[in-house]
Amino acid sequence: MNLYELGFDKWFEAHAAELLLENRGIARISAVDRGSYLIRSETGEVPAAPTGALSYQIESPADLPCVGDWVWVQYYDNDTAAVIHGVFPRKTFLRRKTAGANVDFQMIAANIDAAFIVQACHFDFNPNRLDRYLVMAADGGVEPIVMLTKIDLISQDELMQKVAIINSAYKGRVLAVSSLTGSGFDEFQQTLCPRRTYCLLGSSGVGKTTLINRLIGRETFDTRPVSDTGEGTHTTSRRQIIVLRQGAMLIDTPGMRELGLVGADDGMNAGFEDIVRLSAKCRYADCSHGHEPGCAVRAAVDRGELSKDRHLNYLKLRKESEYYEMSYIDRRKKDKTFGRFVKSFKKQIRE
Ligand SMILES: Nc1nc2c(ncn2[C@@H]2O[C@H](COP(=O)(O)OP(=O)(O)OP(=O)(O)O)[C@@H](O)[C@H]2O)c(=O)[nH]1
Ligand SMILES: [Mg+2]
Ligand SMILES: [Zn+2]
Repeated sequence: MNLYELGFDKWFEAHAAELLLENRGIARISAVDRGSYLIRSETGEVPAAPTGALSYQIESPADLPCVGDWVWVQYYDNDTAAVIHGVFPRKTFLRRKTAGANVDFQMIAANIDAAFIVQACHFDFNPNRLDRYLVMAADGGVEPIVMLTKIDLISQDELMQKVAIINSAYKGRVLAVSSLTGSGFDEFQQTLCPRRTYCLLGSSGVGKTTLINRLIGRETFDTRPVSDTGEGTHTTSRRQIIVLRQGAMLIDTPGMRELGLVGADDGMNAGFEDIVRLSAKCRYADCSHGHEPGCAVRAAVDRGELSKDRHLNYLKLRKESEYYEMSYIDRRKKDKTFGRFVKSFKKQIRE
């Protein structure tokens, strides 16, 4: 497959020119499995690993190559393996917050044209969770398409009710499918365009992999029944690009139990113990350490006890967490239309 069939376009071309790269050394990350990579280019699909220098330069795990990334590489051993020298800027991305001491992100996939946000009709249907996935898509500039699966398990009336609930907050398209009966698959197929990359997002057990198997027409990838409680078992562990016959690319992802969107407070405080300690002396209990009078954090900066950079960094990260905390619906109320919201947020990312 040539690079353009794999999704390379003018946008990446411009960056290749900036980086002074020839097409020969450009490839796309086609699979990631616990730190091992496969890359794909005109040369075919081969294993690859980041160079020591690249691993060393990385400031956050989010900077490591992820599935869908464009990278520049050097082949060796007669083009049967490669080292990854660098990662192209990401046109779009899907990421989530990692739990832990520092506020950080984990990349789920990069350079995605649209994400199917998958929920199963019977056990998994949850507007709040849907909301969080919509925020995640908007965050990375990815177009969301809501998808209800397993519609063979509910009546037409129940389905209409669920679609109405979704549409009360989200005006985009809702696909309703059954991998068992094939219902809704014509529309699903028509949504998939050649040279475009799609990602399936959703809880474990909602039927993401089954969707792909049905599209391919055979049981290529493992699926597993869900337990009676509706809890999935995390059958899919690797993230990989599956190229469909008509030329569209689809990325299956392991189900996410929770989105990893750490609460603004928990996530923030863990990385800024010094600021938390100082804030005990702020005049107001809910002081944001911005412009409030009597702020002990700002006072410490003025006295030179806390670096200005650290304070600014804190304010910046808090703004980011708050963005995540605000629900999609709240934000929709603020903006007149979803389109405007996405546009303004995309602009914000670029700035
Ligand atoms: N009744 C019904 N069952 C389905 C449908 N689609 C999938 N299933 C079943 O749901 C179970 C889970 O499907 P998977 O495709 O493994 O789910 P997944 O989303 O890939 O799960 P993870 O890989 O763990 O994230 C399997 O037993 C499937 O047979 C459907 O349309 N109708
Ligand atoms: Mg799966
Ligand atoms: Zn303060």
